[in-house]
Amino acid sequence: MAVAANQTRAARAAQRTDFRSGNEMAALSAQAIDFHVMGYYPITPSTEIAELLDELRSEGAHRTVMIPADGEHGAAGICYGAAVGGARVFNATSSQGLLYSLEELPVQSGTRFPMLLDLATRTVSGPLDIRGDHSDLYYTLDTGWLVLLARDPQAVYDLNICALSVAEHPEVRLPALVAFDGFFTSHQKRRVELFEDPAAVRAFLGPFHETVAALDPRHPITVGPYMNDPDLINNKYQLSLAMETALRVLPDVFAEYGALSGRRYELVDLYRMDDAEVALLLLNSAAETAKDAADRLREQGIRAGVVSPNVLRPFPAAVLREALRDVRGLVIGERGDSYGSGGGPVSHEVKSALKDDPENRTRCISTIYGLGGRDFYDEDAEALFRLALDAARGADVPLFGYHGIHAGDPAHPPRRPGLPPLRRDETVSGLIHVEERDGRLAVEAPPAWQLAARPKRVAPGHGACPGCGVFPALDQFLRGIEGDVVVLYQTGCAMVVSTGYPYTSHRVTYVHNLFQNGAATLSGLVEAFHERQRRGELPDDEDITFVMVTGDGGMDIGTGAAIGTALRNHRLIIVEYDNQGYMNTGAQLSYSTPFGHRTSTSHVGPAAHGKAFHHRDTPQLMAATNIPYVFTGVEGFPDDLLAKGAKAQWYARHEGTAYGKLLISCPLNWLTEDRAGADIVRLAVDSCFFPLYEIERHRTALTYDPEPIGRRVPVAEWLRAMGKTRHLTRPGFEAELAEIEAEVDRRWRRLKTMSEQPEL
Ligand SMILES: Cc1ncc(C[n+]2csc(CCOP(=O)(O)OP(=O)(O)O)c2C)c(N)n1
Ligand code: SF4
Ligand SMILES: [Mg+2]
Repeated sequence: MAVAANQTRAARAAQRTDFRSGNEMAALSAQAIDFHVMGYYPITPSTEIAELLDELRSEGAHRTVMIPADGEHGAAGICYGAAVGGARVFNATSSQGLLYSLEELPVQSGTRFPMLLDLATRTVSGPLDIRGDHSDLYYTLDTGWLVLLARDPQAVYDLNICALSVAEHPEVRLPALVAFDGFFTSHQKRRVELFEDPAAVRAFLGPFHETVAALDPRHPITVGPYMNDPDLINNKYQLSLAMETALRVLPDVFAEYGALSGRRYELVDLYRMDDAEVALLLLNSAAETAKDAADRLREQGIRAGVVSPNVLRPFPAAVLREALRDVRGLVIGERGDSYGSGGGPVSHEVKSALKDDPENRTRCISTIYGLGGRDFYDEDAEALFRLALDAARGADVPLFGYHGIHAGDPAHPPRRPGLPPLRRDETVSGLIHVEERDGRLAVEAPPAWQLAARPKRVAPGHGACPGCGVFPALDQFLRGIEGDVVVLYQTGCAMVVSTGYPYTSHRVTYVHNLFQNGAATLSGLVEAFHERQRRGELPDDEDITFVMVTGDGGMDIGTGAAIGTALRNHRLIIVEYDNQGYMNTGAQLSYSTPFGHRTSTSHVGPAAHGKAFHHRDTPQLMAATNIPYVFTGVEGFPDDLLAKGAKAQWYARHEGTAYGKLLISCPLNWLTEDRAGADIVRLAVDSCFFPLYEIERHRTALTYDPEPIGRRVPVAEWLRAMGKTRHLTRPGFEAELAEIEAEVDRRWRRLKTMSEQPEL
């Protein structure tokens, strides 16, 4: 809560100079604030914030309870729950993550529980692009959250502290979002100042005084009652009033923070605007580029200026009206479009602000630029200034347009380089035969090596790391499948490294969808296929096997869609490659990461010993949906995997959903030799951490048992083989090792009993 300057707040607090990125400054401000709870889910480019905070926590540098959620929807729910409990709460996200949590945002603001959310902005899918624009940010404008904009790493730190202060003000009580440009600000380092003593930050904020909380049984409250008219409109009116209050409180907080830090923020950053005839209005980092262009134009006698709001919600309309009063030509450049409306959302708001000044004669042009992280250079700023100048001089200029696009040349369509699509005859060996025997399937197939000459469905030349186990394992599995295949890849390494417009490694039809929804998408595609066949729109004898490829992380966030698909029992295969983490985003823990393993969000240090909970047993979860076929597999057992591919195809053709989990090696993040992958995965199998088995029509069968052949090895042998787990075999980690051994053994014994007892 902000308190009056003359109360507890000290004057200037001691600071030190450092060289930090926006993400680092976000983490360091959060460390100083010492939030009670952070609920989060990794997504580029904001992930580093949680990673850094987790590392700091492992060193004992703050107390925040870090909760890795099952997805951003879950993360937002965790944050809301903690806020309802009167906690100080933090979250950080980007792009799809924000969109996936979107429905929770109005819940939080509508019930008036403050918290802080950092948004490292990134373009919204699709197509998927990890770089920065403001298309995600724009979705937040109508959610009832305070929205502050941080143009550089210093501002990320400062505005995080200020935003929380305003959010917790007793007359505001709204959640706050601080947005900064993905990569441009999140990753680029700048010279910055930080408070020497985090206590200065906590003293500035003061303790959080919740007005209501769900944790006082003596004073029960009802949070979020069902509310119809006529009350709901009053609730929203109060929210609207809180925004008005925030507009009054913000300058006070900025002033107080200015006294503490020596850095004074305004609602709107105005650069050389006193006498400007032309101006650019830009959000965040691009405004800094435009300032250099404005300086150059001024040397040529052009009175150019730059306008850049630090606050978007509440919208500083009055300040903008005043600042633009004498400007003749204004280009409002936006990294996001409100498609079909003739401008980005900020353009419309600026124009409507100016409309309220009957004297205003500014000609406003709305220009979309920099989508998908496209750079914005000096010359781009200068081009926009020239446009503003034309407008100021009364030239006939388009009032809306895109800057930096290429029309393309229809005479030169993008080539599909690489290998041509597979022909049908290349996909059928005729050597694999599956038949039912005693209620189960028997597969007759040549040894996998004899099929090695058959062309792969994924062409070589993709961008997977050396030694990556994804494609060898997938290839062995797909070799068991004869005929035409349509694949759907969820977001993850396999997707990212095998496509990149205009290239594709897939020699069969490939579809991508976001990794929380792939199974649902494939359900729709399968049913469209069958229905169109029934209607005679597709040939009767067309036979396609539909395969969804997902990482283990995709089975966290996509659990709902996968279980829904399995419960409906669509005729398709879900194959999960498990590399024990969110690898393409930088090795964060997934729920399949085993207990004690080190990841970038489960650090090992004096105050933390790796991942704090055991790995999920996804095959058993999927088996509980009663689908006809569940299996596990690894690369080092190619015949086993090929046979399981053939069975999965048979079940997907005849009975419904098949699901399989493949343990694959990830040298990059397991910290192992590129060549050691198959051996390490074999140790996982021989230590019974990853048993090879199948559940066919509800009957469990081990397809490999290391015990009777004397191959079982201690779990420690497997753990010693990887850099990410070596600590578990060292002194000080005896308790963790014992717990892993016990859990591995418990699951193995249970499985073995199930394989011996068909009714289990
Ligand atoms: C809603 C949403 N949240 C987060 C992300 C960021 N993200 C993309 S892929 C991925 C991890 C995927 O992990 P996994 O499925 O295990 O595949 P891997 O990268 O390990 O191959 C994450 C966190 C996203 N794209 N969308
Ligand atoms: S990060 Fe790991 S899983 Fe991803 S491509 Fe590299 S080795 Fe493969
Ligand atoms: Mg993974």
